[in-house]
Amino acid sequence: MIDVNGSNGRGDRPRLVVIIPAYNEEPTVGRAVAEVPRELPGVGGVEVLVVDDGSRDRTAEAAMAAGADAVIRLRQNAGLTRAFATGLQAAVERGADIVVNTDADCQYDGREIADLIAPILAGEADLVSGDRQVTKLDHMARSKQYGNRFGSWMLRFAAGSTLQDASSGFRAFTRECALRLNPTIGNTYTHQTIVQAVHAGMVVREVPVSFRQSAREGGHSRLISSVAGHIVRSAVTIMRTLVAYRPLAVLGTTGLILLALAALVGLIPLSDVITTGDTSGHLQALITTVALSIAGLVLLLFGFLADAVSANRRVTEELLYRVRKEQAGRIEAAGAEGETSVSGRISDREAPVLIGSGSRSGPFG
Ligand SMILES: Nc1nc2c(ncn2[C@@H]2O[C@H](COP(=O)(O)OP(=O)(O)O)[C@@H](O)[C@H]2O)c(=O)[nH]1
Ligand SMILES: [Mg+2]
Repeated sequence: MIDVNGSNGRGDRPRLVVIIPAYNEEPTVGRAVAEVPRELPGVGGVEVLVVDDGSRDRTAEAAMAAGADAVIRLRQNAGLTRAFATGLQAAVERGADIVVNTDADCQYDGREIADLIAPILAGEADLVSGDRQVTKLDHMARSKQYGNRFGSWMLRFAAGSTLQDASSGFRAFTRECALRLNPTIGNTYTHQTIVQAVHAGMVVREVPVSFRQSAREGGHSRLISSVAGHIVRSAVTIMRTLVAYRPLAVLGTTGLILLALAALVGLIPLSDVITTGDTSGHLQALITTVALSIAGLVLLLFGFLADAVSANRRVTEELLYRVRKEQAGRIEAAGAEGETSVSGRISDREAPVLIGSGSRSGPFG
């Protein structure tokens, strides 16, 4: 049973923090902030936290003017993955029982946050992702739709995901899930965090959501400049993530397949030797067998090595989880006693939170 109140022990209605990573979004971030409903059934309080990722325009000021509870401003552009990680940690430090992420270009409809968090409130999920049903979207290019479906399929095939739309940015997380995620690679966190959530035993669900045209002038994506390039980058991210989390499944299985192929090809000269006693010829088959065997063995070996590294990662991640949980609880308690004053202002940060390193002087200090 998933207990959305369980982690902070308050026992009252869960608190929601909506994070909005934004990079040069002055014209649209205000609307994205204003669209977040401030009262939701079953929720004790709603806060909006914007992570301004080193914008060169007045994104932070626009967000505050529109009613954001706080803005974390990173001095340099660190990319969406690290901005998102910073937002996740800051949200739990603010006492979030549920964290929702939405985009600053208003593609997601804030009114649908209620639908997004419903499975969490019902205790049925740790991570809920908004399914944009991309094949029904006229404003999304076909190539982008195919790329999206391919990435989602890869994660279903190889990572135990059940999601139809694995790259949606409209997501809700329990506090526990937020503490378990460590997005580190790629220019977007979406694929890696699904693998991490599944790996950590989180219950992942999907609900249908609408996906509007970007409110940004020109409507172009900041993340995806070329669809082909994006597909390649996503495939690399997915492979890196899978090798990190399921090394034996990926490298070991591939190695075994190559060894089986080597054996098959090797049968050709072998059967000749057995039936006719002829040991000449078949040079190509022999070279292929040797090459496949070496490649298979190397992959198998790398699989075992990566598995040993992965065992270390499991321990490190468990430690990181405990440290982050403790740290978030401490900072939240200090905030409740008025020791840190972070609401209603823009706080500058030299660098994004490196998950686990956190902040020493307060949530945004
Ligand atoms: N922090 C950060 N956010 C970014 C960056 N690029 C895009 N974003 C934000 O990520 C969200 C999604 O970006 P967008 O360009 O709309 O990509 P889309 O998912 O292809 O529509 C928006 O809220 C952007 O402001 C970046 O470099 N850093
Ligand atoms: Mg967008």
